[in-house]
Amino acid sequence: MSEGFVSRAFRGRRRNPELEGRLPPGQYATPDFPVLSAGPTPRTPLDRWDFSLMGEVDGARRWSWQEFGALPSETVTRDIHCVTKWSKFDTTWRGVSVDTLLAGVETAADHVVAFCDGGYTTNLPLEDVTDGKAWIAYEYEGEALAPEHGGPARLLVPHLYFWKSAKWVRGLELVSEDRPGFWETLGYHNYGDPFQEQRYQGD
Ligand SMILES: Nc1nc2c(c(=O)[nH]1)N[C@H]1C(S)=C(S)[C@@H](COP(=O)(O)O)O[C@H]1N2
Ligand SMILES: [Mo]
Repeated sequence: MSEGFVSRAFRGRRRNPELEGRLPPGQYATPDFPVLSAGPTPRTPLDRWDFSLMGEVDGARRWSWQEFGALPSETVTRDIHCVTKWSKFDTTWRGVSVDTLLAGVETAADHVVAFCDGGYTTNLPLEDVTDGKAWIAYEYEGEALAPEHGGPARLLVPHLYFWKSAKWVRGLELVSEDRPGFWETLGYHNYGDPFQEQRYQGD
């Protein structure tokens, strides 16, 4: 066996994300970007789009599309993991950090419920959408986020199963009592950590 073969094989293995611990249990990596929607794709015109913080906040906050676009944005590259077992590595998004939206907000809430055009909801602990863990993303791979993938804007919470990344998101309700969302009510795990394989209630 030539040295060239060995070092090529070694390099190949080191680049294998599965061996780097990036692939959660039960998942496979794919270059595809499947579309998973529980209903039709809503198409809200941008002049009627806004993003709101509601619930237990010291005065509700609302941004028009134009105001939202003027907020500081971040570009992030993250792995995403769908409960239907596909994972996609190194997806790049641009959007507004939830930290930016919550800056200066006083709240006693410790959970949020994301709400969306079309009626989809999903619940998350407040601490899972703060400290650099979640964004309202409006670009994917340098392009405006496609409607089927949640455009004009979606929640991006890459460290949890992708059903928590609510498409067509229109706001966050801050709540002090956790309230299960769409899939969580239908038997999916309340938290959804892919590395703990928290797919369904009881996992
Ligand atoms: N509003 C809304 N958001 C949603 C969904 C949905 O049906 N409606 N599906 C969720 C699920 S189960 C997954 S896996 C991802 C899929 O996102 P994608 O279609 O961009 O791959 O969106 C999540 N966000
Ligand atoms: Mo999903």
